[in-house]
Amino acid sequence: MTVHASPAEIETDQLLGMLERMYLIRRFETEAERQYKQAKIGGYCHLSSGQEATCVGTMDAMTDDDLLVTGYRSHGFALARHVPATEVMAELFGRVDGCARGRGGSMHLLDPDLGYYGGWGIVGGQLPVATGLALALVRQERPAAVLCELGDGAVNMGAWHESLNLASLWDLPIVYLVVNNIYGMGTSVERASAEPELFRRAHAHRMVGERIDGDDIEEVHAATSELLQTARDRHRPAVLEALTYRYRGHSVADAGLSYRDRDEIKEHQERDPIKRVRSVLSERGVEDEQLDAADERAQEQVAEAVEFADASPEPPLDQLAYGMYAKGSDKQFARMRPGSPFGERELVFDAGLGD
Ligand SMILES: Cc1ncc(C[n+]2csc(CCOP(=O)(O)OP(=O)(O)O)c2C)c(N)n1
Repeated sequence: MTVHASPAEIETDQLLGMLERMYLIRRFETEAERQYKQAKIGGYCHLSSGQEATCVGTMDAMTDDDLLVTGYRSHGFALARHVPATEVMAELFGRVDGCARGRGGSMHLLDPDLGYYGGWGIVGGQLPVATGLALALVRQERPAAVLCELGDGAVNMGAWHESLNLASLWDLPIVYLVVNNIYGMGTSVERASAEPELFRRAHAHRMVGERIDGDDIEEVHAATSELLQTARDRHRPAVLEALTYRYRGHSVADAGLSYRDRDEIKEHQERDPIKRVRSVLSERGVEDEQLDAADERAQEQVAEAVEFADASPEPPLDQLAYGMYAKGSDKQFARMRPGSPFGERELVFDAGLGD
C-alpha cells in the first residue's frame, strides 16, 4: 500500500463539506433501499454504503474540466460530483426530471454538463468509452484528464487489458480507479483474480499502479490529485486501487450474507469512513453540533429529493425514442426503421440529450 508521505492537509471547511456529502450518500442510499422496497424504484439498484470516502475523496480531486465515467454502482459518485440529489432520486424513480430524463434508472446516471459521461451497466463497458474520451482530450488539446471507475470484478475483462495497453502506448490522460470492495457479486477477489493485488496489473503496461486505503478520505484525495495532475501535465495514465467495502449486498435484491458473515461486515463497520472523518474534524476542534448539523442537512436534502421525484411526471410514452441516439448515428440504426424485421419503433436522432 502506498502511503503518501505528507498529503496536503484538506482545509477544515472543505473537509466539513466532504463529510456532508458522505452523509448525503449514506442517507440517500438508505432511503433508496426503502423506496425500492415500496416499488417506487424499478429495475436494478446497487448501493454504495461504506464506500463514501472513495466517492467523495476522488471527486474533490477533479477539476470542472476533468471527465468522469463509472460503472453501475454510481449513486455515490454522482452525488459527490454534485449532480443534484433531486435529479438522482427522480432518475431512480424513472421520472422525466431525472438526470437521464428517466430513461436510464440507477445504472445509467449521467450529467454531461458536469463532465459525467455515465454509469455503465455492462461490466467493463465503461473502459473503452473512457479511454476514447481521454484520446479526444488529447486531440482537442484540452488540459484535462479522465477518471474511469470500475469494480474489482471488471479487471478480468478483455476491455481492461486493451484499454490499459492503448492508454499507455498512446500516452493518454486517464486514471483507472479500481474500487476494490472485495466482491464481484458473491465472488471474492481472491477467488476471481490470479493476481489479487490488482494495482500490479498496471506494471505490465509500464504505468504507475498504486494501492490505497479507500476508507481514508485524505489518502484518497491526495493520491487521486497527484495521479490526475500527472495525467493532465504529462499525459501518463495510471491505475489507482482503492480498498474499501460495501455494507449492503450486491444489489438491493441480495441480502449479502450467503458469501460473507456478519462478523466480517461488523469488522469493516468499525473502521467506518464517516466516523473516521468525524474524528479527524473533532481532533481539529470542530464541535459535535457542527458535525451533526452536516448530517441533518444531508437528511433534509434526501427528504426533498423524494418529494421532488414523487412530483415529477413519468416520461411521455410518445417520446420514449427521444434522447436515445445521437445525431449522425441514423445510418448505424437504419435496419431498425419501421417495417424492418429488426424493429418497429421510429427512432429519433436529433432530439434529447444532445450530440
Ligand atoms: C459483461 C457483464 N457480465 C456480467 C454482468 C453481470 N454483473 C453485474 S455486476 C457484476 C459484478 C461486478 O462486480 P465489480 O466489478 O466488482 O463491481 P461492484 O459490484 O463490486 O461494484 C456482474 C458479474 C454484467 N453486467 N456485464
